Amino acid sequence: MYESIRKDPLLFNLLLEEIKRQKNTINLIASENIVSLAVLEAMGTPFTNKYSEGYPGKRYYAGNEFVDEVERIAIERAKKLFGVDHANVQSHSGSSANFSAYLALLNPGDKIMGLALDNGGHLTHGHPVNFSSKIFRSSFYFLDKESEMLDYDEIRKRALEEKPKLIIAGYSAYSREIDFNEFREIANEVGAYLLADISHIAGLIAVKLHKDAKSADVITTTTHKTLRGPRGAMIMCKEKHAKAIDKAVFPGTQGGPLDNMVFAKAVALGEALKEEFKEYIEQVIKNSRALAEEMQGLGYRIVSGGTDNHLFLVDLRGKGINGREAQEKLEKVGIILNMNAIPFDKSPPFKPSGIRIGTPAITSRGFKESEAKYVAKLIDDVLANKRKAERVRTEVEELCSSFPIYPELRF
Ligand code: DSN
Repeated sequence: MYESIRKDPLLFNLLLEEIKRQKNTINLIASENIVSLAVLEAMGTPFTNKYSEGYPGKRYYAGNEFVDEVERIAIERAKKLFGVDHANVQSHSGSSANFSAYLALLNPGDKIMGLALDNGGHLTHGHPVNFSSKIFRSSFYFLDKESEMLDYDEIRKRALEEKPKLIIAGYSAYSREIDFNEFREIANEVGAYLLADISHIAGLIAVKLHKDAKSADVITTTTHKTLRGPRGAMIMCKEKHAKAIDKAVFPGTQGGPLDNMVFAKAVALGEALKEEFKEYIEQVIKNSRALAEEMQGLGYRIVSGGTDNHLFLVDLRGKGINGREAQEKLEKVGIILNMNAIPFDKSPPFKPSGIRIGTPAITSRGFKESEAKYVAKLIDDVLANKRKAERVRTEVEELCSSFPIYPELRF
């Protein structure tokens, strides 16, 4: 694999360096994962050579008989996995999936309501710098300050005050279970559509280890987080929105789909339908809990007191280090994560008070609870200056070499 890239040594070298980096570091970025070799190979197939604007059976180009079949399989697998009426598998990214969903349901100037970014929401849920507030009017709901969890009564109050046309549920940095049926009731009360952005928790929902989001009008998700597929996204919806969603994706917001990525999505969805995927997600959650509990035992405050899913936030206030410094210090020893605002953070986003820790990628490489706890100890060693960085770096590399990624490949 990759031998042909040797002809461009500059880039080949960067590829080797990146592979080495991934092999020798512990990846705790909650939105990343390590795809199977099958998904990795699927992304680099000749399907990348094809143009296929349109949908199966209705394309603007000839030569799509096999692309049609692949896209139909991806759609059927998505429908089966999530128990939905309709799936569009062409979205290039989570942001463009949300853009298409808004376009399908709203008119420019309509009001949307999502969780504020610094409470765990996403840029596309109405943040002032994003298209979602430039084209639409945005309003926000917030977590409960005490529990740092969703408070459905408060969300209802906010929705009654703001009267949005669309409510968004689903987050980038929220460690607790979301009750989409509560959101459905609130949306019904105010006459709003409900959009569930399940990008982070799609894998958990797929195997029924998180409440489903079927009551939403539209569900958007990326395919590369807990779902462990290629980078990209999908939109799922009730039958009554199917036409509007498809039109909003193509020709509304995108041209030709990336057929190689649709092929890889189909492969990943096939994997997610297997029993082993449920075991994988169970372990992701167990690892997340084990890591969070160990951090708590080491004296760190976990936002909301714990986790129900694949991630959690660590509040570093009072630890003499901010999120950025922690991220950089940990990167030096090969522990890769991201700085993150904690709810109602008073510090700026480039120097937030927390870090976000996620377990999808370490679980994919085979870590179990004991390794997760060991990782918590290594993090504490670094953040609390308990041991020399070089020593921790060596232990990180030793741990990584016991859990190789893509052992089938010789690099
Ligand atoms: N902001 C990304 C994350 O959760 O890391 C998702 O778009």
